Amino acid sequence: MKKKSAYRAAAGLSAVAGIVLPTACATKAKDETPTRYNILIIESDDHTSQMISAYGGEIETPNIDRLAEEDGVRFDNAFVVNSISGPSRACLLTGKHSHKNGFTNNEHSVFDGDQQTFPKLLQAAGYQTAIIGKWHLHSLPQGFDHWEILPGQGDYYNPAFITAPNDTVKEKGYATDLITDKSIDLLRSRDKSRPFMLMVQHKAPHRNWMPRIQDLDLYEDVTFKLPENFYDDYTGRPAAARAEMNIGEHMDPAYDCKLLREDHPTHYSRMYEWILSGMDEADRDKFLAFYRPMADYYWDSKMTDRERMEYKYQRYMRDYAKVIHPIDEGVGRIIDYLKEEGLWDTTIVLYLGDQGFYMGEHGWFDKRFMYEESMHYPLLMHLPKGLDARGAIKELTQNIDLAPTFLELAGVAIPGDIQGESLVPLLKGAKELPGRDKIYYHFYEYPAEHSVMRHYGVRDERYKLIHFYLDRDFWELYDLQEDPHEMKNVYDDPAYSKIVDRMRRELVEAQTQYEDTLALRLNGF
Ligand code: SGN
Ligand code: CA
Repeated sequence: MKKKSAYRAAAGLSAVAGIVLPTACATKAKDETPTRYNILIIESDDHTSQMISAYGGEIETPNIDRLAEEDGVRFDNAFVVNSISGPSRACLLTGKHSHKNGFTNNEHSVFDGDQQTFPKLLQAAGYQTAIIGKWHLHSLPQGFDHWEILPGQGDYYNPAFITAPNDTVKEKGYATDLITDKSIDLLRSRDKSRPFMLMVQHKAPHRNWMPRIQDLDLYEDVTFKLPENFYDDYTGRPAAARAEMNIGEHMDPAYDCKLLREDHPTHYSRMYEWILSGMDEADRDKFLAFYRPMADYYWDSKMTDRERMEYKYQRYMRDYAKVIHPIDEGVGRIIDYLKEEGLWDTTIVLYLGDQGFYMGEHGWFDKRFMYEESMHYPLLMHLPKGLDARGAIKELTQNIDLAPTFLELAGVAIPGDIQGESLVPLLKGAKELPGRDKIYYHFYEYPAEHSVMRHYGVRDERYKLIHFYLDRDFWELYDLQEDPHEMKNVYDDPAYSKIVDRMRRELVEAQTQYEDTLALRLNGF
């Protein structure tokens, strides 16, 4: 375990100081503090790398891809520490695991806004700070000069925004476009003598994947491939068997797949009707007319259970893909604006999801599990001058690493209680982060929707150990090299007993390093 001094040096900036940035884009204080980068973070809700073309996804995301492909990087082993929205956002803001920042789950946690966050530290250092879009932390933002947030999950159509001091205003339009428009307007009106940090926080592509009217036809001619473990029967993985996120069994035909028919009410059809009631009448008519023939086909045809599951899967994939399109367009508009304004070389631009998501792998939608698809999150970065890494970064990283990265890029000392590691060495071309040989995970939201048991675990480059706990105990070990889709739990396989022992030691080491005392107790210490 590494020891940290109370304040880690704001290293790396000396390397940045070599470049001279135009004053319109960044500042140089009188006392010759180093030049500071602008930081622009575009985060979407539930966007997973299987649905980004830069990661080999089946859909087209040319603008998101550009961030990494023109002069930037794509992180291939970026993982969240708790795969669910509020907790993930709290980790990003604080650079700390959930048990340290206090926001462990969406349902009962309230973010203590008085605690240290990277926006507060940047603001105190003279940055203009702003956030627009999804927030989901159940208390009002602190540390931002400007904030306009969606209440809770927010709406796709005609969403409300809460603005300072605490005023809720309903706006006309589609959430993704409104969030992009507001972000560009804010950049236009910024104080050009100071650096900025802007968080653009999309609601899309969160469930229930409501496309923009002009995008309804997109992807309708595409038949998406079924993942090879689409019909997983969860043998040897009792926690997976208990989860309620199977496309066949738990995805709602009306609410999720838009296959609404009055004579076939579903568990969530009332909720879907309520969502439709928030649309303008003309839009709603087009929307309903578009999906009606599919609803008729679904309810009037004779289909086996498997055929129904596959039909729902195609509806799910197509609607999710449609909802990505305006996000990608918005990223393109932001890139164009930065280039026009001469900000491209002085601004780091990130695109990320708040976690990963299942696109039919294991038969699922949703996230929460420590399995690869949901623990991994997409992370692409356009790098400004002075940060020369290019291509794919393979090192294990976590979302708690972003806060210290931003602080270092701003020339702000990284407080010693931040648990993440700055990624700046990787952005300058280093292949490894000193001291990062494994990553730690802890998910808490249970009992709750989707019934994913509480669990914690540790992952290194090859193996993953998971302990599901609370009302039952299950241990799992995966050999990701032999079994990349995590179908075979080898925890009880004698051939892996030495690996189990080693990974259990690594788990204790991680829980000790991050001071997860509750988990240590559950783990027998
Ligand atoms: C809602 C969704 C869930 C989803 C959670 C958390 N149900 O409750 O499917 O897992 O959000 O998502 S819904 O019926 O309301 O659509 S998160 O991204 O905000 O963490
Ligand atoms: Ca999310």
